[in-house]
Amino acid sequence: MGRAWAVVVAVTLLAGQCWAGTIVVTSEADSGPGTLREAITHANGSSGADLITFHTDLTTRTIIPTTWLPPLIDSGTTVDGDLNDDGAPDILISGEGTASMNGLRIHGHPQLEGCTIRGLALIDFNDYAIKIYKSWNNVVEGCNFGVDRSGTNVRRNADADIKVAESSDNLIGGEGPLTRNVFAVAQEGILMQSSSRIKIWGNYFGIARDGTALASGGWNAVRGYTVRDCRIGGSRSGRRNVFGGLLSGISLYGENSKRNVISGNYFGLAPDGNTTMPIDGTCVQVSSGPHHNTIGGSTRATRNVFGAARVGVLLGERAQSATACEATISAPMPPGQANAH
Ligand SMILES: [Ca+2]
Ligand SMILES: [Ca+2]
Repeated sequence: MGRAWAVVVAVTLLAGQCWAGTIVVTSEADSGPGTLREAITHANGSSGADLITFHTDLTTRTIIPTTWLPPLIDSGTTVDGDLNDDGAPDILISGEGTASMNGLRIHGHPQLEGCTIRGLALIDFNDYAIKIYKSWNNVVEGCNFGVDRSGTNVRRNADADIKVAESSDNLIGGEGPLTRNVFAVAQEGILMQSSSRIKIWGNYFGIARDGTALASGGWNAVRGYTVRDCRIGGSRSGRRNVFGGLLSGISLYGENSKRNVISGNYFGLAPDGNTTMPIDGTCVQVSSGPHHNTIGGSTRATRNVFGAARVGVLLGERAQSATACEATISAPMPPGQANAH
């Protein structure tokens, strides 16, 4: 084929998934044969669900794009950088090559669906590390955002780690450690706009994959404007998100932000549920118009746990009347601080 990357045209079966083709990235260069750029271009141009994976030589190198990578525009494309299937990224992509650039994009049109980004460490992007736009039924799992492959060395992206806009039914994380994303948290960890049925499950924000604290300084872990029917956490323990060492946890805004459920999460705590990792500001803020959202629940499994934080839940202007709020406070509070409810 005259290409350094191998294209397996025959149908490949991997972990129960049926791929039209498997493309192996073999070069960390920006462009040319064997690069991620060529792999994406090929997956976009060939019909069917393609798998883009990486040669093991790249587990010690860094891919540094110097111009925007092409977006994923063909349904069913998977980019998989977790080469040993342990749930942690083995491939590092840095945005240090240019001043303003997104990392990977799932991008384009309402018919685009079913893409997966897995096992990548995405650092040093000045714009979004991943952007999902006008697309549905996609998955982002097993990635590090603003943290390199070591899992502890913080090199933040500057804007949102993930932006989801005008999209629905996307899953960020999953159930348990094999699908967990780790966010150092940039301006936002996850920024959602005009989107619905987004599931944010099982992620760590401000916390390393091993449960220890990352460098402090992250801003807003999750921020949503005009979002509907989203699920942040859940009653199963594997869906618990953990927020620690940040300025703020979750914020929801907008008149049409409704029917979202924030449940079963830890705030201001390590994953052990006991060690404090303070939230400097507010854990959950709902303001400027959202209605019929639920924070917590009536069962122990659905309650959020608030540890060290300046404010637990803040229901702001026009958000009080229709927002159910149940929570439990079980961890020690620093002297002089208190949750707001
Ligand atoms: Ca394809
Ligand atoms: Ca791995």
